[in-house]
Amino acid sequence: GATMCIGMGMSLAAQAEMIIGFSQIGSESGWRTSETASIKAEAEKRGIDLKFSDAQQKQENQIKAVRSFIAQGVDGILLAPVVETGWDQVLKEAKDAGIPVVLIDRGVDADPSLYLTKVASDFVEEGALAGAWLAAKTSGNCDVVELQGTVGSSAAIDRKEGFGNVISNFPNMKILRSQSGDFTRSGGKEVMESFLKAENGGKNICALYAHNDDMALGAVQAIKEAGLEPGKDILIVSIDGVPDIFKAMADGETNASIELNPHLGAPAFDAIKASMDGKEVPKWIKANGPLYLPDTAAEEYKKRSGK
Ligand code: GZL
Repeated sequence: GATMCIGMGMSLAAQAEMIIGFSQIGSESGWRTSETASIKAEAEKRGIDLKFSDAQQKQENQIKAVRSFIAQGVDGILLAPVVETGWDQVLKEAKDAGIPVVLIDRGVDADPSLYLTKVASDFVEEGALAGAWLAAKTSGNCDVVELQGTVGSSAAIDRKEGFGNVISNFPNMKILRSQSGDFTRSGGKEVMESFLKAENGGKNICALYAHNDDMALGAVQAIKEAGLEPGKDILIVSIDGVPDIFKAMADGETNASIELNPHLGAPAFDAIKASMDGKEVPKWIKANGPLYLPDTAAEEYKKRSGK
């Protein structure tokens, strides 16, 4: 009868109309743009109405976006927090509105009760893996320059910590210089140029540790322009596993990359659904990626780029 029909209509409509707000940092790196594309595709696949906001790397734009999602009464919020601090107030407002917040790809320095879960890799582990690979590659004899990610971001803070923890075990390994290139190719190129100038044209530098592939790819340009061979005169290890880093490895220009999964939509949407169904959700959903080397880079590039 009518009631049944209306009931059915509502539940179907309610399912289709799951509205999620997504406050994205920006498009600073190839990894970030593939993350955005993947999350949008997953929302489409699930019939989720995704409200997308690009903050152009500004925290105040993210906070504004979260407030507007709360005002719209969305069912859940995805937040990729550009930096770790400054989120308590707006997270409290979302919690008071009964709207679950899922942190994706970075963490915050806030009371965990203020968000549903974090879907992100363990960046300390990534940094440690990069350090371990370099120590093994150079038998613990290597002076390193470091391109840090965005200042104050959990990815940069933790990747620095993990790498530093490992190389502090090797008396003949040290970090000569460390500076942020803000996760961008141009930032990586500019800062690497200054490192090369400051370090005897690069002759003092054994290796570069870049917190993401995009900065490493920018540094490759700077190293070439300084007349040195990237991947040989200066070893390069970075993180993300974007298609272009596999091309660079296949061309012998970089030496190792740790893959970071950009497909975070599914676990994030599942967590919100579980929360709506009153199910328990772990505070941290993580899956670190493997380290790739030049020997498989050509086939990995083909797989990822279709070229
Ligand atoms: C890490 C993510 C980082 C990537 C960079 O999860 O936040 O930000 O490693 C991106 O490429 O800019």
